[in-house]
Amino acid sequence: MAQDSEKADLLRNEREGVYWQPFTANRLLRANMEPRTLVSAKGAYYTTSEGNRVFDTLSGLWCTPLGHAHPRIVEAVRKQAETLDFAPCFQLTHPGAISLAERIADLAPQGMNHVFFANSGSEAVDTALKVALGYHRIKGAGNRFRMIGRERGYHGVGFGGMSVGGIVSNRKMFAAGMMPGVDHLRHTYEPQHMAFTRGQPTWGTHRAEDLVRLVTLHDASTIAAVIVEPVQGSTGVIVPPVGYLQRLREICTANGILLIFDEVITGFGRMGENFGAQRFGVTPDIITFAKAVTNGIVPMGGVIVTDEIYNTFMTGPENAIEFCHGYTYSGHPMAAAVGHVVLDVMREEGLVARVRELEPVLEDAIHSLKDLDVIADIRNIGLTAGIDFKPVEGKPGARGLALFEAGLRNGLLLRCTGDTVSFGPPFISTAQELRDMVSTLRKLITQVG
Ligand code: PXG
Ligand code: PLP
Repeated sequence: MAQDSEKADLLRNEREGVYWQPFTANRLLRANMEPRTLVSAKGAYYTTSEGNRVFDTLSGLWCTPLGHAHPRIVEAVRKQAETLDFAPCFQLTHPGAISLAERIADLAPQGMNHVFFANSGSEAVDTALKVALGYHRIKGAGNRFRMIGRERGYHGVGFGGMSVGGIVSNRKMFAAGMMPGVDHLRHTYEPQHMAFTRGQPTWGTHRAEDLVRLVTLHDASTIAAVIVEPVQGSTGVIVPPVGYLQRLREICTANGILLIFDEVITGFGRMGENFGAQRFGVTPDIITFAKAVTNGIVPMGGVIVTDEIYNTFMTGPENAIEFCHGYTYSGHPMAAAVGHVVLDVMREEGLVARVRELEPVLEDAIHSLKDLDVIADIRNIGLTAGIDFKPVEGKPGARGLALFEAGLRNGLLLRCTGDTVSFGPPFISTAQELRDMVSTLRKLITQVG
């Protein structure tokens, strides 16, 4: 007992709050430290400091689809640290980054053959927005400065990503720091038309016409790019209506506007294809990626662009830096080494095909909860799903929090934002694990009420 409280004190830390945690209610966390401390991970499970083994229902934060402590990745990290632990990629290069860029381009839609590395989704998004501005400027259209995002979109927390993002709580505190000229499409989520849809809703395609409205309002000649997540992940898995992304593509093409797909979550297999672009049959001009590319083990993000964009940048004097942008850790050798193993494992273990096999399993399991009164909606696509719970009257978020806390002690690490729970289980999950995840959730819901 004495030992237990010592351990808790240690965790709590004498100087409370020195570690100010991201996207966290820090005081609440410190009051509940022990159940929320993860001490180890293997495969599809974490272990908490209380010794509870919990199923990793969101693959970390959507980033560890191959599971934790994959022996091949552990070995690659060790080997790369011994061989080339860091290499500047400003005016220099190294083999791992070059070959990884080639492999990523090979996975991307046709005509998208150039990869720029960053270290997170937020950096990838800021990079993409700068590519869009630079592209138009080089083409003599520097007046195209506007960016169009979408309500409920999440594009990270940089000033650019925040500005095009559409999650109100992430924006209102920083309203004074928004990029100029940004506007937003309406989101496509209207539960009265699509609640409990399996896969893509048929309602909502017309919401793409919002882009026509914004083009008319601002004039196409002022708009640089439209950025959307093919599936809106962070806001709780909002699936695009049938034909919606195609229509955005048409409008962008007709008006010389670049289309950016933010594939930080949908990239690298989550949709049962390499990218959401392929799943939905729409080729953007720029794709952002991060997360799964390195299975979350070493941070990496990046941007894939079309030949047209790359070639446009390569038109100035050869000795001049054509894109004054980059991060100390762009193309980091450790990340590149891990990226290679991730792609090897995905191919050898057939994990993208496995996502396609698991999609109907997750779909059937998750929609089996439909009978529960407290559930307002269930959605799914690829190996993702979202559930909206009805809020407890006068206490929004209370039900989500109660489920999260109950999950930690009963075998499930749940990602709850407000009263919405998102799922993105590891690709290495078995069908049985997905069914068990849902039956445990049903028990938790009954328990929590
Ligand atoms: N774009 C998209 C589409 C994302 O989903 C980012 C950019 C930013 O990536 P970084 O690496 O800077 O965090 C994201 C990140 C959740 C959750 O619970 C989602 C994200 C991050 C953390 C939690 O849904 N998405
Ligand atoms: N701030 C300072 C003072 C720096 O010197 C640098 C990089 O050299 C940065 C920020 C940017 O850091 P990073 O390249 O890791 O994004």
